[in-house]
Amino acid sequence: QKDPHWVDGRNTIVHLFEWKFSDIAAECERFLGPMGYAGVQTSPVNEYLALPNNNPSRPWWERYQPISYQIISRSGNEAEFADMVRRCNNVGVRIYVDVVINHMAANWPDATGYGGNKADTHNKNYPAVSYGSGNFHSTCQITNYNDANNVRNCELSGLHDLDQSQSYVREKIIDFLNALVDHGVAGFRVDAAKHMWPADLEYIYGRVKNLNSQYFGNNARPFFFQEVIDQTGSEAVHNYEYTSFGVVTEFRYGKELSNCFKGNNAIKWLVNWGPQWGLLPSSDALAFIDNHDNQRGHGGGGDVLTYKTPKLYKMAIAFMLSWPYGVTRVMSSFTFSNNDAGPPANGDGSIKDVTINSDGTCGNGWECEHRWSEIANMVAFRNTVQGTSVTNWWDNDSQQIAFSRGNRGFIAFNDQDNTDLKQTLQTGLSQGTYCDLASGSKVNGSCSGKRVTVNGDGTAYIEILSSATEGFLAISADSKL
Ligand code: AAO
Repeated sequence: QKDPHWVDGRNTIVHLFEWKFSDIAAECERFLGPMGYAGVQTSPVNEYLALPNNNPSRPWWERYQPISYQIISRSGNEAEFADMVRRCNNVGVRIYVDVVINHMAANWPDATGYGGNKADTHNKNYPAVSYGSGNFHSTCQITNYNDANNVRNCELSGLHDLDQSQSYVREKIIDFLNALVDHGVAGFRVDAAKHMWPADLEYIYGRVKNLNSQYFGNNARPFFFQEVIDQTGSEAVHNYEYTSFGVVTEFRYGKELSNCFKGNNAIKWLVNWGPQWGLLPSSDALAFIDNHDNQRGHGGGGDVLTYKTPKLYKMAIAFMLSWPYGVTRVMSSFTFSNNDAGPPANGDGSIKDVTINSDGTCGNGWECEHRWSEIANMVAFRNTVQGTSVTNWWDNDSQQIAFSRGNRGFIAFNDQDNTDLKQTLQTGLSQGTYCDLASGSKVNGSCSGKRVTVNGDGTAYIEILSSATEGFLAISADSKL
């Protein structure tokens, strides 16, 4: 269940954090499909707590406190969800739903979900599923990450912890996942997988039905990528315990790459980026730089690159998208300064539309990193170089590197302060003039950025000034002019 079921030639999942279903559907048709993105991760779609008393007001994290498995959320209702899945699949973009199955909402007075269902959280009673107190582990808090029993049988931040060893609980979860499969999703991000027993998850995944044959043919198994934070390897729960039945979010990936591009570790060491750095095998890993937690200090975060430092962030993303490792995921954020702040909202609390400016960027408080031309162009680059390996590695023994992807693409990075990169390098590409995908784009056969001339022997003069807006340069067979 490690096949993301991408349409041929595509790559990369974008997390459209907190987007409305109607906006996701439109984005699939107007941007993601045409640009070659492979899929979208949604925020949780099932009914969750509408946080009482505006305390704080509509934080993003209320979505992680389920009240029922009905499809109703700030992003839309079931009909809107169905419409999104259909429209995205029709333009070759897969949908992956973030599913919260480890727990239900924590203790809140008069807990009410977006769909109007109530729960008696203090007595662990969620009638709209329905779950009663007997379906949960007994109450204790997670206090010791060196004890797997504590991590998996106690409550994460007071969130009532379901007992997935019970066949009743398993059935409720499987029914929920099956309903999403019926709508045509390709798979799931499993929230807090670390806090559930691998054997229970393996059982549940194994019983979810095959994907909707209308989009995926017969016998296609759902894709599962599981959130397991294992940044140090020193806790009791390890990410590799989950890799025999799904892919795992590789948190060391963004942490190490952020550290490198911030200048704390020379990028020349990336020559063997992958398992030799302690990362999971490529086929087991979901690769990403930042996620919705660690970009705002949750989930042990705080030191990863984000949209807030664009030059370095784009370099880290470009490296991720140019390197053959893992299922890649790009983050698409809303602008925030307060770590609790929910998505851009109207006066009545509804989520604001994602508006598109004339230059293709987003308005209304949406960052849309996935639309930044440097990032979108690198998704296209990854499609172009699919199946090739890294060749022609070059470095200056410090913070400047370059490499080819076979005879399909070439990329160079200058991460060195006050030092220009000015080198004649082997690109592996055929003779001709190419458009740099970092400083511009190829549009209707002409280039809005730097042009690179590749000589008959495959070499080219590569220049990235340390003062330049972009710290990388990328050319590919498809950016040839
Ligand atoms: C909210 C309030 C709470 C309140 C609760 C109940 O903030 O104050 O008690 O409601 O009313 C999100 C938010 C939470 C929010 C929750 C529910 O982040 O703040 O609680 O919704 O509304 C752990 C889990 C991981 C989890 C992460 C946040 O292992 O699964 O915490 N992420 C997912 C989602 C997330 C969501 C939930 C789970 C819950 O992505 O959005 O929560 O559905 C260590 C461990 C990690 C652990 C972190 C944080 O990390 O390894 O497993 O993550 O601690 O507790 C170094 C290490 C690093 C370590 C870190 C901190 O960096 O390298 O490994 O130090 O020690």
